[in-house]
Amino acid sequence: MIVIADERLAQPPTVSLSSSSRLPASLLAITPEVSDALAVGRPVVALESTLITHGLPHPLALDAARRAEGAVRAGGAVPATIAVADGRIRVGLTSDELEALAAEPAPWKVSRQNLAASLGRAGWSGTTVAATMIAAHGCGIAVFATGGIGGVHRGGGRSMDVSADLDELACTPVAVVCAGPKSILDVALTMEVLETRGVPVVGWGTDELAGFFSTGSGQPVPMRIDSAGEAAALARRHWALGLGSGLLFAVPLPSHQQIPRDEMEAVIARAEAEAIQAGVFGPATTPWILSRLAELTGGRTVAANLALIENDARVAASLAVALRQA
Ligand code: PSU
Ligand code: MN
Repeated sequence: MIVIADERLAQPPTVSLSSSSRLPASLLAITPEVSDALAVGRPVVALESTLITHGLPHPLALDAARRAEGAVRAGGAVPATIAVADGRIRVGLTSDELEALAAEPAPWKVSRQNLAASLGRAGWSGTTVAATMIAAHGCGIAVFATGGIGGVHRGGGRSMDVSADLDELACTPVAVVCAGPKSILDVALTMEVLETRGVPVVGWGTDELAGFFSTGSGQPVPMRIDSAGEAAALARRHWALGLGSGLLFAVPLPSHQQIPRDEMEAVIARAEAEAIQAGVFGPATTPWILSRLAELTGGRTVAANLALIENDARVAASLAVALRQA
C-alpha cells in the first residue's frame, strides 16, 4: 500500500518551546519577547552573529544587525539574534547586548566544534550558520536568515576546508534563507556537497543560484519556488518526510544593489591568492578574505553585504509568517 503524507498534517519541526526544546535550560537564555512569541506560535526568525563579530567592519556590523532585525519586524516576525555569552546560548539580544557583542574585543567564532568550549568562557562569541542552526532548532525556531553560508573553499579538494555549515544543513531541520554560498567559495563544489548530503537548495523566484555579492552565480538551482506560500509548503513536505535535514533557500540580491560577477571574480581571485601567500587557513580564512575584499573594492562589498543580509531577513520573515498560516 502506498501512503501519501498529507503535508497539512506536518508541522515545522518546532512548534512549542516546551515540547521541542532540546537544549538544556542551564545553557540557554531566551529573551521574554522571543520565548513569548514561541509559546504562542508567533513567527520567529533566527539571525546569526558571526557576521557581526567576524564578517563586517565596525561600526557597520552593528548597523547590519539592527537592519536585519528591523527587516524581520517589518515582515511581521520576531527577530532572535543568536550568540554565546558568559556560559549561555543567547537567543534574542537587547539593543545593549547587540552593542556589547559588536564591541567584543576578541570574540570567538563558534561552530558545532567549539560550541561547548565557548560556553566555558567569559565574554561574547559570534555563532556561525552551523551553531546558529543548532541553537535555533534547540529552542523551537524553524526559520533562520543569514548573508551567505559557508561551503567548500577554493582548493577545498586538497585543503579539505569545508564549512561545518554544510554538515549542519544535512542534520538539522531548519530552513536557512541566504543569498547563496559566499562567492569566495568554490560554489560548484559546494552545490555538489549539498546534493550528496540531501539538502534541498531552492531558488527564490529564480532558476539560478543566488551569487552572494552578485545577483546570480552562474550555477543552476535544482528547484525553485515563487512565493513564500510555496516555500512554506515545500518546507512542510520536506519535514513531513522526517529526513532530518534543513533546507537552503537562496534569495538573489536585487540587481541594482549587486556587484557584477565578472568584476567580483577578479577581485576574489586576487584576495584568495593573497590569503594563501599570507598563510591564512582554517576558520580565519573567511573573515580574512571578506575584509580584504572590502579594502580592494573600496567598501562596495560591505554595502552589498549589508543589503543582502537585510533582503534575506525580509524574505525569511515572509517564510516564517507563511509557515504559521496553516
Ligand atoms: N555571511 C556573511 N558574512 C559572514 C558569514 C556569513 O555575510 O561572515 C559567516 C557565517 O557565520 C558562516 C561562516 O557560517 O561565515 C562560515 O565560516 P567557515 O567558512 O569558516 O565555516
Ligand atoms: Mn573552514
